[in-house]
Amino acid sequence: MITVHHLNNSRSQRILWLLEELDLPYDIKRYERDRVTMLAPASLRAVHPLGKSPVITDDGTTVAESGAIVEYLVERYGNGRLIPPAGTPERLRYRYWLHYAEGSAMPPLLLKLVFSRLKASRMPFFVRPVARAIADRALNGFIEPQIKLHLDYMESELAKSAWFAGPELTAADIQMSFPLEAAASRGGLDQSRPRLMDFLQRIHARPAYQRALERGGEYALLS
Ligand SMILES: N[C@@H](CCC(=O)N[C@@H](CS)C(=O)NCC(=O)O)C(=O)O
Repeated sequence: MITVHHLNNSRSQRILWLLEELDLPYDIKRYERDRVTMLAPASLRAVHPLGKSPVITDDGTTVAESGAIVEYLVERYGNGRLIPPAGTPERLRYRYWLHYAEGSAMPPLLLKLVFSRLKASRMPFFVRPVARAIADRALNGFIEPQIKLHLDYMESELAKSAWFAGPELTAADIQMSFPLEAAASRGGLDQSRPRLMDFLQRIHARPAYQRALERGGEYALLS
């Protein structure tokens, strides 16, 4: 049996969605973020040394890292679903977006989160102006322009086909859901990029997405 070690408000939500799309049975073991640090509890390190979510266990096999989990589930249980046929241009696009989501789209969004939190954090009053100036410089000089670059790129790519790898929904779209939801929640993604917003609307309307949301519980990226 597949067990998803699921952290609230996290990337593991998309693994639940994938499992629902594949119509596979699975259990959820829940972990709660620390409300102050937002870190996962130490108990998650008993499953994998990094203590990050998602991680799955499947009959004695442990798989961490969303992209690896997606590949494992699609290869082992997909029977050709949610992946373009081997050797096609769509398969290469599939591989590209599967890696792009965590390798390229997420880093600037994560940097934005870290520097924004730094600005808002408590610190001695005499340090505050310096810390804010450094954070603003990083945000305005690098992070925000990078986010814009990526959002413009993703928007233009969705002009080529309905989904990232081609005309059909694939697991690469599921992997891409998290950076796009994060971008809509805190990265400035709005109606000025209609194709990306339409992508989000279409995935949110899917019955499997809704079922995953019901099973997963709190997912603040949608609020
Ligand atoms: N690239 C990894 C990132 C894993 C990751 O950072 N997960 C976050 C949740 S979205 C986490 O576990 N944060 C809590 C912590 O770092 O303690 C993946 O896609 O699986």
